[in-house]
Amino acid sequence: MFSHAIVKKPCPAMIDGITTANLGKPDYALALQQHQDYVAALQACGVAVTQLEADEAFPDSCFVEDTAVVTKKFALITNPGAPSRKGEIQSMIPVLQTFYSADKIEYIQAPGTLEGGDVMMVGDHFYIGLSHRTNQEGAQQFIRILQKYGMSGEMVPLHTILHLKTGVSYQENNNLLISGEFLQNPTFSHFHQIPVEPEEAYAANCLWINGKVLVPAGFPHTQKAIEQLGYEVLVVDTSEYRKIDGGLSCLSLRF
Ligand code: CIR
Repeated sequence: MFSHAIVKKPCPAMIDGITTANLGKPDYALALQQHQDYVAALQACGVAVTQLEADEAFPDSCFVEDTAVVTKKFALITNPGAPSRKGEIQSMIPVLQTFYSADKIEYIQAPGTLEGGDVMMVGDHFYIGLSHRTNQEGAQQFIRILQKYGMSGEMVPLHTILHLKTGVSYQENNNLLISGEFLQNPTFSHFHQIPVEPEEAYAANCLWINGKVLVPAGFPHTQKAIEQLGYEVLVVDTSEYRKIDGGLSCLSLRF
């Protein structure tokens, strides 16, 4: 169960965020509205939401998930692999210091890189995508830190997608939403898999919070599959974030 979430408002420069999506530029006013709706959905799941002010210096800074990994035992400040995003961690450190004591805040050190979108938590075990953003050194550092706290991690090489959780997301109770390159991956064969069809691939990134699941608007088959698992679904429109490769999980840290 989660009690807290941290989000950061999108800044006007978000329209120039990194993208491969080819869906045009985000509409900033609509993105702000969608962000408010996202926060309301988190609150409806029973978490207290800390809302950080927008930071115009970093177009992608609303995607706070990439700057940290928050667990019940410690917080990790990452070292984002995207050069334009590295500076985002500076403002996250003091925020996490209000929730974790200094000796429970860990850091990924260069040349290691890691982005939180590549980290999927399944209980005390963490899957770590090796991507253009997260390298082997970063993943190794994280695994060593996990072991120090009695937890574990394993690496999952990625081929085509941005982040691990772009293509696979854990919905608790052994349920895994899974798409594309991960469908045949034996790493995930022990999960109860909910395959996401290529037309709905964006919806492979859903967000379980305290028994409810946030699902992006516009993906009826995935929504239905999650409802059939017995979860209450909260539909959240993230169309403007999708235009800059962002999904539901990217917009918050949950702990
Ligand atoms: C980026 O490319 O870094 C942003 N435009 C999107 C980040 C999405 N974050 C995530 O999947 N955790």
